[in-house]
Amino acid sequence: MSHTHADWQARAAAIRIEGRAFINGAYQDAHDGKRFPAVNPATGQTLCEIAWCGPAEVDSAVASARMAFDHGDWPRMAPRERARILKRFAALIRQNLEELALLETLDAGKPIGDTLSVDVPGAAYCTEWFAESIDKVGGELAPVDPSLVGLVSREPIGVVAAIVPWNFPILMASWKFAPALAAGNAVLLKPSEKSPLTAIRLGQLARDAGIPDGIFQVLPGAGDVGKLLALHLDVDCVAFTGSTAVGKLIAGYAAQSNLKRVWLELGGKSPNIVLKDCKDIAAAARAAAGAIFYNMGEMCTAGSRVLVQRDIREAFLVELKKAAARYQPGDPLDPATRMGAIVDRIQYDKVLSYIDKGQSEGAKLLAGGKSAGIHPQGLFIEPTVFDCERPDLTICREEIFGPVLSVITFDTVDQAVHIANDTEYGLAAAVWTADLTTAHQVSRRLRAGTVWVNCYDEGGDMNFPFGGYKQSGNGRDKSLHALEKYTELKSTLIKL
Ligand code: TXE
Repeated sequence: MSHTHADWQARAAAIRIEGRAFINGAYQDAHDGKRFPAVNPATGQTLCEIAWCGPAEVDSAVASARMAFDHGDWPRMAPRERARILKRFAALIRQNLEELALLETLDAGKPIGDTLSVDVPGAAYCTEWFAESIDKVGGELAPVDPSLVGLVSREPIGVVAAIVPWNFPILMASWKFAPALAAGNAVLLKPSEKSPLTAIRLGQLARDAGIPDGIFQVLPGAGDVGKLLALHLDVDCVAFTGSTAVGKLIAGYAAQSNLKRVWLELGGKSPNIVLKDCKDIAAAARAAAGAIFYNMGEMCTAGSRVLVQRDIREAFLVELKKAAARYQPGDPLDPATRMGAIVDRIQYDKVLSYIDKGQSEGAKLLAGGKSAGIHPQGLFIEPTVFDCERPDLTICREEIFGPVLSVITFDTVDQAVHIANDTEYGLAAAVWTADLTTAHQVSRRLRAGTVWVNCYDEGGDMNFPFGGYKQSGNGRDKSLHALEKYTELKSTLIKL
Protein backbone atom coordinates (compact mmCIF):
# COMPACT_ATOMS: atom_id res chain seq x y z
CA MET A 1 0.00 0.00 0.00
CA SER A 2 1.44 3.37 -0.90
CA HIS A 3 1.59 6.03 1.79
CA THR A 4 0.20 9.54 1.56
CA HIS A 5 1.96 12.78 2.39
CA ALA A 6 0.19 12.79 5.77
CA ASP A 7 1.33 9.21 6.47
CA TRP A 8 4.95 10.17 5.88
CA GLN A 9 4.64 13.29 8.01
CA ALA A 10 3.24 11.18 10.85
CA ARG A 11 6.02 8.62 10.50
CA ALA A 12 8.63 11.37 10.38
CA ALA A 13 7.30 12.82 13.63
CA ALA A 14 7.50 9.43 15.35
CA ILE A 15 10.79 8.09 13.99
CA ARG A 16 13.55 7.09 16.42
CA ILE A 17 17.00 7.88 15.06
CA GLU A 18 20.36 6.36 16.01
CA GLY A 19 23.17 8.91 15.94
CA ARG A 20 26.11 7.01 17.41
CA ALA A 21 29.15 5.57 15.68
CA PHE A 22 29.14 1.83 14.96
CA ILE A 23 32.49 0.41 16.09
CA ASN A 24 33.44 -3.24 16.54
CA GLY A 25 29.86 -4.44 16.46
CA ALA A 26 28.28 -1.89 18.82
CA TYR A 27 26.97 1.66 18.81
CA GLN A 28 28.98 4.14 20.85
CA ASP A 29 29.38 7.86 21.42
CA ALA A 30 32.62 9.68 20.82
CA HIS A 31 34.60 9.25 24.05
CA ASP A 32 34.88 13.03 24.47
CA GLY A 33 31.13 13.38 23.96
CA LYS A 34 31.56 15.55 20.86
CA ARG A 35 28.47 15.70 18.64
CA PHE A 36 26.98 17.59 15.74
CA PRO A 37 23.35 18.03 14.74
CA ALA A 38 21.65 16.25 11.84
CA VAL A 39 19.39 18.90 10.33
CA ASN A 40 16.42 18.43 8.03
CA PRO A 41 17.09 20.89 5.18
CA ALA A 42 13.40 21.04 4.29
CA THR A 43 12.41 22.47 7.70
CA GLY A 44 15.57 23.50 9.53
CA GLN A 45 14.59 21.11 12.32
CA THR A 46 17.32 19.22 14.21
CA LEU A 47 16.63 15.51 13.79
CA CYS A 48 19.14 14.20 16.34
CA GLU A 49 22.69 14.61 17.57
CA ILE A 50 25.40 12.62 15.83
CA ALA A 51 28.61 11.32 17.40
CA TRP A 52 31.59 13.20 16.02
CA CYS A 53 34.42 10.71 15.96
CA GLY A 54 37.93 11.78 16.84
CA PRO A 55 41.38 10.16 16.78
CA ALA A 56 40.42 7.74 19.61
CA GLU A 57 37.42 6.34 17.69
CA VAL A 58 39.33 6.21 14.42
CA ASP A 59 42.24 4.35 16.05
CA SER A 60 39.95 1.93 17.82
CA ALA A 61 37.91 1.21 14.68
CA VAL A 62 41.03 0.77 12.56
CA ALA A 63 42.47 -1.62 15.19
CA SER A 64 39.23 -3.68 15.17
CA ALA A 65 39.24 -3.74 11.38
CA ARG A 66 42.90 -4.77 11.33
CA MET A 67 42.25 -7.56 13.83
CA ALA A 68 39.18 -8.80 11.96
CA PHE A 69 41.02 -8.74 8.66
CA ASP A 70 44.36 -10.15 9.80
CA HIS A 71 42.99 -12.87 12.07
CA GLY A 72 39.24 -13.21 11.52
CA ASP A 73 37.10 -15.42 9.32
CA TRP A 74 35.80 -12.90 6.77
CA PRO A 75 38.71 -12.86 4.28
CA ARG A 76 39.26 -16.60 4.76
CA MET A 77 35.67 -17.70 4.29
CA ALA A 78 34.56 -19.64 1.23
CA PRO A 79 33.35 -16.94 -1.18
CA ARG A 80 29.91 -18.52 -1.34
CA GLU A 81 29.63 -18.19 2.44
CA ARG A 82 30.49 -14.46 2.28
CA ALA A 83 27.96 -14.22 -0.53
CA ARG A 84 25.29 -15.79 1.66
CA ILE A 85 25.88 -13.23 4.45
CA LEU A 86 25.97 -10.30 2.04
CA LYS A 87 22.73 -11.43 0.40
CA ARG A 88 21.16 -11.43 3.85
CA PHE A 89 22.49 -7.87 4.31
CA ALA A 90 20.86 -6.88 1.00
CA ALA A 91 17.61 -8.53 2.09
CA LEU A 92 17.64 -6.58 5.38
CA ILE A 93 18.16 -3.32 3.47
CA ARG A 94 15.08 -4.23 1.41
CA GLN A 95 13.05 -5.22 4.46
CA ASN A 96 13.82 -1.84 6.02
CA LEU A 97 13.16 0.08 2.80
CA GLU A 98 10.63 2.52 4.22
CA GLU A 99 12.61 3.39 7.33
CA LEU A 100 15.85 3.88 5.37
CA ALA A 101 14.07 5.94 2.69
CA LEU A 102 12.50 8.14 5.34
CA LEU A 103 15.85 8.68 7.08
CA GLU A 104 17.46 9.62 3.77
CA THR A 105 14.65 12.03 2.89
CA LEU A 106 14.72 13.74 6.29
CA ASP A 107 18.50 13.98 6.35
CA ALA A 108 19.27 15.06 2.79
CA GLY A 109 16.05 16.70 1.52
CA LYS A 110 15.59 14.12 -1.24
CA PRO A 111 12.03 13.39 -2.41
CA ILE A 112 10.56 10.34 -0.68
CA GLY A 113 9.42 8.95 -4.05
CA ASP A 114 13.09 8.86 -5.12
CA THR A 115 14.57 7.43 -1.94
CA LEU A 116 11.92 4.67 -2.02
CA SER A 117 12.39 3.80 -5.68
CA VAL A 118 16.05 4.59 -6.39
CA ASP A 119 18.38 5.13 -3.45
CA VAL A 120 17.49 2.34 -1.05
CA PRO A 121 16.53 -0.36 -3.61
CA GLY A 122 19.69 0.61 -5.51
CA ALA A 123 21.83 0.00 -2.42
CA ALA A 124 20.18 -3.39 -1.81
CA TYR A 125 20.63 -4.36 -5.45
CA CYS A 126 24.29 -3.31 -5.45
CA THR A 127 24.97 -5.33 -2.29
CA GLU A 128 23.25 -8.36 -3.77
CA TRP A 129 24.98 -8.00 -7.13
CA PHE A 130 28.47 -8.03 -5.63
CA ALA A 131 27.48 -10.85 -3.27
CA GLU A 132 26.42 -12.89 -6.29
CA SER A 133 29.55 -12.05 -8.25
CA ILE A 134 32.15 -13.11 -5.74
CA ASP A 135 32.00 -16.86 -6.17
CA LYS A 136 32.02 -16.48 -9.95
CA VAL A 137 35.26 -14.61 -10.57
CA GLY A 138 38.41 -16.69 -10.50
CA GLY A 139 42.13 -16.26 -11.10
CA GLU A 140 44.32 -17.10 -14.10
CA LEU A 141 46.89 -19.64 -15.03
CA ALA A 142 49.77 -17.75 -16.66
CA PRO A 143 51.34 -19.30 -19.80
CA VAL A 144 54.82 -19.52 -18.23
CA ASP A 145 57.77 -21.84 -18.84
CA PRO A 146 56.67 -25.54 -18.69
CA SER A 147 58.92 -26.10 -15.68
CA LEU A 148 56.70 -23.75 -13.66
CA VAL A 149 53.08 -23.31 -12.72
CA GLY A 150 52.15 -19.63 -12.71
CA LEU A 151 49.05 -18.75 -10.70
CA VAL A 152 47.58 -15.26 -10.82
CA SER A 153 45.12 -14.73 -8.00
CA ARG A 154 43.28 -11.84 -6.41
CA GLU A 155 43.48 -11.20 -2.69
CA PRO A 156 41.63 -8.60 -0.63
CA ILE A 157 43.63 -5.45 0.07
CA GLY A 158 42.86 -5.28 3.79
CA VAL A 159 41.32 -2.33 5.60
CA VAL A 160 39.35 -0.10 3.24
CA ALA A 161 38.14 3.37 4.22
CA ALA A 162 35.10 4.46 2.20
CA ILE A 163 34.60 8.22 2.41
CA VAL A 164 31.30 9.11 0.82
CA PRO A 165 29.23 12.20 -0.03
CA TRP A 166 25.74 13.41 0.77
CA ASN A 167 23.97 13.47 -2.59
CA PHE A 168 23.19 9.73 -2.70
CA PRO A 169 24.30 8.75 0.79
CA ILE A 170 23.27 5.08 1.02
CA LEU A 171 23.71 4.39 -2.68
CA MET A 172 27.24 5.81 -2.94
CA ALA A 173 28.15 3.98 0.27
CA SER A 174 26.95 0.70 -1.27
CA TRP A 175 28.98 1.25 -4.44
CA LYS A 176 32.08 1.15 -2.19
CA PHE A 177 31.22 -1.24 0.63
CA ALA A 178 29.54 -3.93 -1.48
CA PRO A 179 32.52 -4.79 -3.74
CA ALA A 180 34.99 -4.21 -0.90
CA LEU A 181 33.16 -6.57 1.48
CA ALA A 182 32.48 -9.11 -1.24
CA ALA A 183 36.20 -9.25 -2.01
CA GLY A 184 36.91 -10.01 1.67
CA ASN A 185 38.04 -6.65 3.04
CA ALA A 186 37.20 -4.85 6.29
CA VAL A 187 35.34 -1.58 5.60
CA LEU A 188 35.33 1.67 7.55
CA LEU A 189 32.49 3.80 6.24
CA LYS A 190 32.80 7.56 6.74
CA PRO A 191 29.49 9.18 5.73
CA SER A 192 29.24 12.88 5.00
CA GLU A 193 28.49 15.05 8.00
CA LYS A 194 25.54 16.36 5.96
CA SER A 195 23.79 12.98 5.71
CA PRO A 196 25.06 10.28 8.09
CA LEU A 197 21.76 8.67 9.16
CA THR A 198 21.34 5.77 6.74
CA ALA A 199 25.02 4.78 7.04
CA ILE A 200 24.67 4.64 10.82
CA ARG A 201 21.54 2.49 10.54
CA LEU A 202 23.39 0.11 8.22
CA GLY A 203 25.80 -0.77 11.04
CA GLN A 204 23.10 -2.69 12.90
CA LEU A 205 21.73 -4.28 9.73
CA ALA A 206 25.21 -5.52 8.80
CA ARG A 207 25.55 -7.11 12.23
CA ASP A 208 22.07 -8.65 12.00
CA ALA A 209 23.06 -10.14 8.65
CA GLY A 210 26.04 -11.87 10.26
CA ILE A 211 28.91 -9.65 9.11
CA PRO A 212 31.58 -10.18 11.77
CA ASP A 213 32.43 -7.39 14.23
CA GLY A 214 35.16 -5.10 12.90
CA ILE A 215 34.40 -5.92 9.25
CA PHE A 216 31.82 -3.16 8.74
CA GLN A 217 32.08 -0.04 10.90
CA VAL A 218 30.63 3.46 10.57
CA LEU A 219 32.51 6.56 11.69
CA PRO A 220 30.44 9.74 11.45
CA GLY A 221 32.11 13.14 11.62
CA ALA A 222 33.33 15.88 9.35
CA GLY A 223 36.29 15.98 6.96
CA ASP A 224 38.70 15.63 9.91
CA VAL A 225 37.60 11.99 10.30
CA GLY A 226 38.20 11.36 6.60
CA LYS A 227 41.62 12.93 6.91
CA LEU A 228 42.56 10.73 9.90
CA LEU A 229 41.55 7.66 7.90
CA ALA A 230 43.37 8.73 4.77
CA LEU A 231 46.55 9.40 6.76
CA HIS A 232 46.30 6.22 8.85
CA LEU A 233 49.19 3.78 8.49
CA ASP A 234 46.93 0.78 9.10
CA VAL A 235 44.43 1.67 6.39
CA ASP A 236 45.34 -0.02 3.11
CA CYS A 237 42.96 1.67 0.69
CA VAL A 238 40.74 4.73 0.57
CA ALA A 239 37.81 4.89 -1.80
CA PHE A 240 36.38 8.39 -2.02
CA THR A 241 33.47 10.10 -3.71
CA GLY A 242 33.29 13.86 -3.31
CA SER A 243 34.77 17.11 -4.54
CA THR A 244 37.85 17.26 -6.75
CA ALA A 245 39.49 19.57 -4.18
CA VAL A 246 39.18 17.00 -1.38
CA GLY A 247 40.12 14.18 -3.77
CA LYS A 248 43.45 15.93 -4.34
CA LEU A 249 43.97 16.24 -0.57
CA ILE A 250 43.29 12.53 -0.13
CA ALA A 251 45.83 11.59 -2.78
CA GLY A 252 48.29 13.79 -0.84
CA TYR A 253 47.46 12.10 2.50
CA ALA A 254 48.14 8.71 0.95
CA ALA A 255 51.46 9.96 -0.39
CA GLN A 256 52.41 11.40 3.00
CA SER A 257 51.55 8.22 4.89
CA ASN A 258 51.73 4.68 3.49
CA LEU A 259 50.90 5.02 -0.22
CA LYS A 260 47.56 3.37 0.45
CA ARG A 261 45.57 2.70 -2.71
CA VAL A 262 43.45 5.71 -3.60
CA TRP A 263 40.29 5.57 -5.71
CA LEU A 264 38.54 8.81 -6.51
CA GLU A 265 35.14 9.57 -7.96
CA LEU A 266 35.01 13.35 -8.22
CA GLY A 267 33.12 16.22 -9.75
CA GLY A 268 31.83 16.90 -13.23
CA LYS A 269 30.56 19.51 -15.65
CA SER A 270 28.97 17.10 -18.04
CA PRO A 271 27.98 18.21 -21.55
CA ASN A 272 24.72 17.07 -23.10
CA ILE A 273 24.93 17.68 -26.87
CA VAL A 274 21.72 17.96 -28.86
CA LEU A 275 22.36 17.80 -32.62
CA LYS A 276 19.95 19.17 -35.20
CA ASP A 277 19.12 15.69 -36.51
CA CYS A 278 17.97 14.53 -33.09
CA LYS A 279 14.84 12.46 -33.61
CA ASP A 280 12.61 13.83 -30.87
CA ILE A 281 13.38 17.34 -29.61
CA ALA A 282 10.78 17.14 -26.84
CA ALA A 283 12.27 13.89 -25.53
CA ALA A 284 15.75 15.40 -25.60
CA ALA A 285 14.49 18.45 -23.69
CA ARG A 286 12.75 16.29 -21.08
CA ALA A 287 15.94 14.28 -20.58
CA ALA A 288 18.00 17.48 -20.39
CA ALA A 289 15.73 18.74 -17.60
CA GLY A 290 15.92 15.41 -15.76
CA ALA A 291 19.70 15.42 -16.18
CA ILE A 292 20.02 18.60 -14.14
CA PHE A 293 16.90 18.82 -11.97
CA TYR A 294 16.69 15.23 -10.74
CA ASN A 295 18.03 15.11 -7.16
CA MET A 296 18.09 18.95 -7.11
CA GLY A 297 21.05 18.85 -9.52
CA GLU A 298 23.15 17.38 -6.71
CA MET A 299 24.65 14.77 -9.00
CA CYS A 300 28.21 14.22 -10.09
CA THR A 301 26.87 13.27 -13.52
CA ALA A 302 24.49 16.25 -13.72
CA GLY A 303 24.06 17.36 -17.33
CA SER A 304 24.82 20.92 -16.28
CA ARG A 305 25.73 22.13 -19.78
CA VAL A 306 23.32 21.51 -22.60
CA LEU A 307 24.90 22.22 -25.99
CA VAL A 308 22.24 22.75 -28.62
CA GLN A 309 22.75 23.19 -32.36
CA ARG A 310 21.58 26.57 -33.59
CA ASP A 311 19.09 25.17 -36.18
CA ILE A 312 16.88 23.63 -33.47
CA ARG A 313 17.63 26.02 -30.64
CA GLU A 314 14.27 27.83 -30.47
CA ALA A 315 12.19 24.65 -30.66
CA PHE A 316 14.41 23.02 -28.03
CA LEU A 317 14.14 25.98 -25.63
CA VAL A 318 10.34 25.93 -25.78
CA GLU A 319 10.32 22.25 -24.77
CA LEU A 320 13.06 22.72 -22.20
CA LYS A 321 11.13 25.45 -20.35
CA LYS A 322 8.06 23.21 -20.24
CA ALA A 323 10.12 20.30 -18.93
CA ALA A 324 11.89 22.45 -16.30
CA ALA A 325 8.56 23.72 -14.98
CA ARG A 326 7.66 20.17 -13.97
CA TYR A 327 10.44 20.19 -11.35
CA GLN A 328 9.01 22.87 -9.06
CA PRO A 329 10.31 22.15 -5.55
CA GLY A 330 7.98 20.69 -2.92
CA ASP A 331 8.00 19.04 0.50
CA PRO A 332 10.30 16.00 0.22
CA LEU A 333 7.81 13.97 2.29
CA ASP A 334 5.10 14.44 -0.33
CA PRO A 335 5.15 11.46 -2.71
CA ALA A 336 4.22 13.82 -5.57
CA THR A 337 7.36 15.96 -5.12
CA ARG A 338 9.94 15.72 -7.88
CA MET A 339 12.48 18.19 -6.50
CA GLY A 340 13.20 18.48 -2.79
CA ALA A 341 15.46 20.66 -0.64
CA ILE A 342 19.12 21.56 -1.12
CA VAL A 343 21.17 19.54 1.36
CA ASP A 344 22.33 22.35 3.67
CA ARG A 345 22.80 26.08 4.04
CA ILE A 346 26.38 26.02 2.69
CA GLN A 347 25.33 24.29 -0.52
CA TYR A 348 22.20 26.47 -0.81
CA ASP A 349 24.28 29.67 -0.52
CA LYS A 350 26.76 28.27 -3.04
CA VAL A 351 24.04 27.58 -5.60
CA LEU A 352 22.43 31.01 -5.14
CA SER A 353 25.82 32.70 -5.49
CA TYR A 354 26.34 30.93 -8.83
CA ILE A 355 22.91 32.17 -9.95
CA ASP A 356 24.01 35.74 -9.05
CA LYS A 357 27.28 35.21 -10.87
CA GLY A 358 25.46 33.98 -13.98
CA GLN A 359 23.38 37.15 -14.04
CA SER A 360 26.30 39.46 -13.33
CA GLU A 361 28.38 37.86 -16.11
CA GLY A 362 25.57 38.46 -18.59
CA ALA A 363 23.86 35.08 -18.95
CA LYS A 364 20.16 35.42 -19.74
CA LEU A 365 17.81 33.88 -17.19
CA LEU A 366 15.23 31.73 -19.00
CA ALA A 367 13.60 30.10 -15.97
CA GLY A 368 13.76 30.07 -12.18
CA GLY A 369 16.62 31.90 -10.50
CA LYS A 370 15.17 32.25 -7.01
CA SER A 371 14.69 30.37 -3.80
CA ALA A 372 11.26 28.83 -3.37
CA GLY A 373 9.24 29.42 -0.21
CA ILE A 374 8.03 25.90 0.58
CA HIS A 375 8.85 26.25 4.28
CA PRO A 376 10.14 29.35 6.15
CA GLN A 377 13.33 27.54 7.20
CA GLY A 378 13.53 25.25 4.16
CA LEU A 379 16.31 25.39 1.56
CA PHE A 380 14.55 25.22 -1.81
CA ILE A 381 15.67 26.62 -5.16
CA GLU A 382 13.64 26.84 -8.35
CA PRO A 383 14.74 24.90 -11.43
CA THR A 384 16.95 27.49 -13.13
CA VAL A 385 17.93 27.75 -16.79
CA PHE A 386 20.43 30.22 -18.22
CA ASP A 387 21.03 31.00 -21.87
CA CYS A 388 24.78 31.50 -22.14
CA GLU A 389 26.23 33.22 -25.13
CA ARG A 390 29.76 32.26 -24.23
CA PRO A 391 30.89 28.82 -22.98
CA ASP A 392 33.56 30.43 -20.79
CA LEU A 393 31.18 31.97 -18.24
CA THR A 394 31.81 30.79 -14.68
CA ILE A 395 28.46 28.95 -14.56
CA CYS A 396 29.48 27.03 -17.70
CA ARG A 397 32.82 25.97 -16.26
CA GLU A 398 32.48 25.30 -12.54
CA GLU A 399 30.54 22.51 -10.87
CA ILE A 400 27.52 24.11 -9.19
CA PHE A 401 25.93 20.93 -7.84
CA GLY A 402 22.47 22.43 -7.82
CA PRO A 403 19.45 22.91 -10.12
CA VAL A 404 21.15 25.32 -12.53
CA LEU A 405 21.42 24.55 -16.24
CA SER A 406 23.51 26.45 -18.78
CA VAL A 407 22.37 26.35 -22.40
CA ILE A 408 25.15 26.91 -24.93
CA THR A 409 24.47 27.24 -28.66
CA PHE A 410 26.86 25.85 -31.30
CA ASP A 411 26.96 25.66 -35.09
CA THR A 412 29.10 22.65 -36.04
CA VAL A 413 29.75 19.21 -34.57
CA ASP A 414 33.46 20.01 -34.24
CA GLN A 415 32.60 23.10 -32.24
CA ALA A 416 30.32 21.07 -29.95
CA VAL A 417 32.99 18.45 -29.30
CA HIS A 418 35.54 21.17 -28.57
CA ILE A 419 33.27 22.92 -26.06
CA ALA A 420 32.26 19.60 -24.50
CA ASN A 421 35.86 18.56 -23.88
CA ASP A 422 37.08 22.01 -22.85
CA THR A 423 36.79 21.26 -19.13
CA GLU A 424 38.99 19.86 -16.37
CA TYR A 425 36.34 17.20 -15.78
CA GLY A 426 35.48 14.04 -17.70
CA LEU A 427 32.79 12.13 -15.87
CA ALA A 428 29.88 11.89 -18.29
CA ALA A 429 28.53 13.26 -21.56
CA ALA A 430 25.63 12.67 -23.90
CA VAL A 431 24.83 13.14 -27.55
CA TRP A 432 21.44 13.19 -29.28
CA THR A 433 21.38 12.29 -32.97
CA ALA A 434 19.43 10.04 -35.33
CA ASP A 435 22.58 9.14 -37.24
CA LEU A 436 24.37 6.04 -35.99
CA THR A 437 27.71 7.04 -37.49
CA THR A 438 27.57 10.49 -35.91
CA ALA A 439 26.64 8.88 -32.58
CA HIS A 440 29.71 6.63 -32.65
CA GLN A 441 32.04 9.29 -33.97
CA VAL A 442 31.04 11.90 -31.43
CA SER A 443 31.00 9.50 -28.50
CA ARG A 444 34.53 8.35 -29.38
CA ARG A 445 35.73 11.93 -29.33
CA LEU A 446 34.15 12.78 -25.97
CA ARG A 447 36.67 12.51 -23.12
CA ALA A 448 34.33 11.12 -20.48
CA GLY A 449 33.95 7.90 -18.50
CA THR A 450 30.33 7.46 -19.60
CA VAL A 451 28.70 8.61 -22.83
CA TRP A 452 24.96 8.31 -23.29
CA VAL A 453 23.46 8.34 -26.77
CA ASN A 454 19.85 9.48 -27.13
CA CYS A 455 19.33 9.26 -23.38
CA TYR A 456 20.79 10.65 -20.16
CA ASP A 457 21.55 8.96 -16.87
CA GLU A 458 20.30 5.61 -18.14
CA GLY A 459 21.98 2.47 -16.85
CA GLY A 460 20.82 1.77 -13.32
CA ASP A 461 22.13 -1.76 -13.55
CA MET A 462 25.40 -2.84 -12.03
CA ASN A 463 27.01 -4.25 -15.17
CA PHE A 464 28.38 -0.95 -16.31
CA PRO A 465 31.57 0.62 -14.92
CA PHE A 466 31.20 4.15 -13.61
CA GLY A 467 33.96 6.72 -13.13
CA GLY A 468 35.82 9.60 -14.63
CA TYR A 469 38.52 10.75 -17.00
CA LYS A 470 40.77 13.68 -16.14
CA GLN A 471 40.02 15.45 -12.83
CA SER A 472 36.79 13.51 -12.40
CA GLY A 473 38.86 10.79 -10.79
CA ASN A 474 40.28 7.33 -11.32
CA GLY A 475 39.12 3.75 -10.93
CA ARG A 476 35.60 2.55 -11.59
CA ASP A 477 32.64 1.86 -9.34
CA LYS A 478 30.04 -0.76 -10.33
CA SER A 479 30.61 -3.82 -12.56
CA LEU A 480 33.22 -6.53 -12.01
CA HIS A 481 35.89 -3.88 -12.63
CA ALA A 482 35.08 -2.44 -9.19
CA LEU A 483 36.53 -5.59 -7.63
CA GLU A 484 39.91 -4.60 -9.07
CA LYS A 485 39.99 -1.63 -6.72
CA TYR A 486 39.64 -3.76 -3.62
CA THR A 487 42.02 -6.58 -4.48
CA GLU A 488 45.74 -7.02 -5.01
CA LEU A 489 47.02 -9.28 -7.76
CA LYS A 490 49.30 -12.05 -6.57
CA SER A 491 51.59 -14.04 -8.86
CA THR A 492 52.57 -17.41 -7.42
CA LEU A 493 55.25 -19.34 -9.30
CA ILE A 494 55.69 -23.01 -8.49
CA LYS A 495 58.78 -24.85 -9.75
CA LEU A 496 57.81 -28.35 -10.76
O1 TXE B 1 32.24 17.79 -0.52
P1 TXE B 1 33.50 17.17 0.14
P2 TXE B 1 31.21 18.82 0.13
C1 TXE B 1 31.21 18.64 -4.86
C2 TXE B 1 30.07 19.59 -5.17
C3 TXE B 1 29.83 20.25 -3.86
C4 TXE B 1 31.22 20.35 -3.32
C5 TXE B 1 31.33 20.49 -1.84
O2 TXE B 1 30.50 20.53 -6.12
O3 TXE B 1 29.25 21.52 -3.97
O4 TXE B 1 31.84 19.15 -3.71
O5 TXE B 1 30.60 19.45 -1.17
C6 TXE B 1 34.82 14.29 3.42
N1 TXE B 1 39.89 14.60 4.14
N2 TXE B 1 30.74 17.29 -4.59
O6 TXE B 1 31.90 19.89 0.89
O7 TXE B 1 34.08 18.13 1.13
C7 TXE B 1 33.49 14.83 3.84
O8 TXE B 1 33.34 14.76 5.25
C8 TXE B 1 39.10 13.52 4.03
C9 TXE B 1 30.72 16.39 -5.70
O9 TXE B 1 30.24 18.05 0.89
O10 TXE B 1 34.37 16.66 -0.94
C10 TXE B 1 32.54 13.93 3.07
O11 TXE B 1 32.39 12.68 3.73
N3 TXE B 1 37.77 13.59 3.85
C11 TXE B 1 30.54 14.99 -5.29
C12 TXE B 1 33.28 13.73 1.74
O12 TXE B 1 34.63 14.01 2.03
C13 TXE B 1 37.22 14.82 3.76
C14 TXE B 1 29.66 14.71 -4.13
C15 TXE B 1 32.80 14.62 0.60
O13 TXE B 1 32.89 15.96 1.01
C16 TXE B 1 37.99 15.99 3.86
C17 TXE B 1 29.80 15.69 -3.08
C18 TXE B 1 39.39 15.85 4.06
N4 TXE B 1 40.22 16.90 4.15
C19 TXE B 1 30.28 16.95 -3.35
N5 TXE B 1 37.18 17.06 3.74
C20 TXE B 1 30.37 13.97 -6.37
N6 TXE B 1 31.42 13.67 -7.10
O14 TXE B 1 29.32 13.38 -6.53
C21 TXE B 1 35.92 16.58 3.54
N7 TXE B 1 35.95 15.22 3.57
